[in-house]
Amino acid sequence: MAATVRLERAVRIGLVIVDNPPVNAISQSVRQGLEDCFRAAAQDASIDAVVLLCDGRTFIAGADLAEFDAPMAEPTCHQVFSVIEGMDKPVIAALHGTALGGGLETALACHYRVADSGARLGFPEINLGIVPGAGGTQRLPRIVGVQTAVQMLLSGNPIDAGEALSCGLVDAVTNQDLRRFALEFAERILKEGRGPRRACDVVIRRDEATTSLLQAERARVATAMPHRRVPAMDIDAVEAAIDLPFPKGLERETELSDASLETTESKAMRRLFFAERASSKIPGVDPESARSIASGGIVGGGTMGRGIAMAFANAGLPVTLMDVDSDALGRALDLIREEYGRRVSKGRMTEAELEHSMALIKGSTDYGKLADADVVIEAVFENMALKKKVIASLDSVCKPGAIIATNTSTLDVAEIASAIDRPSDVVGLHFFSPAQVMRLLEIVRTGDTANDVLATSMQLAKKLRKVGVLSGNSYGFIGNRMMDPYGREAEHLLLEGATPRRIDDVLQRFGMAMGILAVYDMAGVDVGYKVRQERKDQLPDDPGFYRSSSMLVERGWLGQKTGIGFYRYEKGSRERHDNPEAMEMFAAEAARLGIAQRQISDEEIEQRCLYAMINEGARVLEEGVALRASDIDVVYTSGYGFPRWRGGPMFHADTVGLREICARIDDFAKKLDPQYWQASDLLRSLADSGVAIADYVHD
Ligand code: 3H9
Repeated sequence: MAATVRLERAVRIGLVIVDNPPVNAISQSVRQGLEDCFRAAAQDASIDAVVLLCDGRTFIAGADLAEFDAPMAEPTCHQVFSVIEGMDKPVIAALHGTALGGGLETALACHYRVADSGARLGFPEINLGIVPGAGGTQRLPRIVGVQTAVQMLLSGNPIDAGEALSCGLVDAVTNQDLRRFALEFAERILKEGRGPRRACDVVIRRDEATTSLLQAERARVATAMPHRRVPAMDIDAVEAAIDLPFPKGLERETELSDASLETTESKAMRRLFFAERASSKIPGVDPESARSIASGGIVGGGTMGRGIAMAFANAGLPVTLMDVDSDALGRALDLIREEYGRRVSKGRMTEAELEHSMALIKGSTDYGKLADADVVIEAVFENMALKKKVIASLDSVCKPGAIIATNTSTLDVAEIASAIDRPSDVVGLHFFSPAQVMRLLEIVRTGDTANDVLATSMQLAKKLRKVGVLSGNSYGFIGNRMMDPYGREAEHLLLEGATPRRIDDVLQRFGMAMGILAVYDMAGVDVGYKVRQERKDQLPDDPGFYRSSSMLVERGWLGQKTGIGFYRYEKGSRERHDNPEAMEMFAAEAARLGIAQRQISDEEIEQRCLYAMINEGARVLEEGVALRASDIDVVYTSGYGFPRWRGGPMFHADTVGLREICARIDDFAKKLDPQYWQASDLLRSLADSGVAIADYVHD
């Protein structure tokens, strides 16, 4: 195996170069290589200073996450960093790309840091449920101060080179050749007679301001992230940097870091890191076969069409937004400009960027203008006849090899594809609203969809900075199909006497971004109603099925857009107020249907909603609609507000225990409507054999 670290020599300066593609993770071989090269440089009388830099697209992007399930093999980061920091020749780290986590910790163990102007530096560990364990919590506050350190550790957001220079994290920034710049910097250090400058020698004094800052941060994370343990552990580690001598602080950090790795949140989030990368890999589909995508076309200037057009423009891809109605098209372009304008006023975008994005979006009422697009996505109203008509029109204008996609969320993609003569070019691209923001893209394959169309769709997802997940062509695909039983239970609970607020509070306390009934109000209660009307003949024999939504729609109470739905809203506000009239209506309907109202525990609300969702997830897997349990978890954490720190519904199922879930399902079958409460064969067989569902892959 080629060495992952090498030592080169320039005049008076040793260059320690890491070469461990793809992201130079500090795996065991890198740690060993660094230790060997630094020891060699220390011994070499011709070397007076050392520059540490990396080949490839980035400086060390972190510890090797694949190594985290076992104790760190020697040499550990601490052993290597004490060699680097202990060097009596100045050591300069030269940073480019992303210096993250263990990568930034490596740089902090060096005596000086210089950076390419495009470099980004940060501690993303909080998003992986890890307390940095290679000295980061001890050295960072010694270099940038407690406030900035806490902010970096708790937000997980990387900072750019300019900010790093302002806070003293780096000593110099260049937009020229980094290697030459770092060598010149090293020569200057030698000329000026500046020796090693070690972070471990800095002493932080505790003062009142620091104490109150840390108290405030503890209170903030306790409120903002009540279920999570790692944020408070990060603060504990920073306190150790203040209160303990450096070696003792390192010991405390190690204890906290090791403990963090054992938390469920850490296991959940580390698995999601790999799950999000695995979801783009489709067995039998060669990523290299992807067709090129340089431009797009969207049909329909509604909410989805506008959002998808913005997602293209945000990724720098030119896009034609087409709507046959010129007024609707004009309104759509105005609304896009307004949306960008809001970003400008919030300082998230400049006027020039706004104009650049708008220039990438061309409006047209003419199908002919889509002739050159590499991918065209129909985003018209959710109606089969209309979608088929649009797709047939695209067949006559799109160039050969263009991908023709439908953004349907519930309709049969194969039937839509049957409207044209090239069904192998048709794929479902299910964006989530708002499409310019939401990360998830469900990629729906029919029996005819060509493999290179799937490869291209996955690549398009990446270009649009989204996470693509393959789904089979079954009703609701992965996400909406699992939402159905989840919402069904919430609506039954309403008839049984739970209030919308109670149900939503329980789900939010569990960690969902929003309760399901608040989601319905936001999306429009009529959206699901219309879908159910289209599928009337396939609905279960149950007069209570989504009855509360239906009653609201029948009264014209459609949620936020009408100011009333499951909740009431003041004009112009999204704040939810109780809607007692709706509750009376549900109670009367329950009486009419013979459903007894009763006291319902929080536990029952949580279990019924979530176990119904999990059971449907197991069916989705069993049928091969999702390829992997981890794909389902990616769908739910990136598109449906499921808490990442719980890892997604399938990971959560293992956390609870499959046996326990099956037992509760059996219990509900006895007490509630048995047509809904049958554990899927897969769930039951995995429960019986004691095998986790989170690792399940459909063969
Ligand atoms: C840490 O450092 C803890 C410390 O305190 C030490 C404690 C003792 N490990 O994302 P991409 C793989 S925690 C292993 O598609 P991009 C990734 O799986 C870590 N593998 O590229 C993928 O493999 P494949 C703190 C990793 O250009 C390939 O590299 N650091 C790691 O879109 C390409 O990745 C982080 O959290 C890793 N650390 O984005 C940074 N990183 O091709 C995590 C990547 O087989 N990484 N891979 O699917 C990232 O954020 C992005 O990968 C990065 C590049 C921004 C670097």
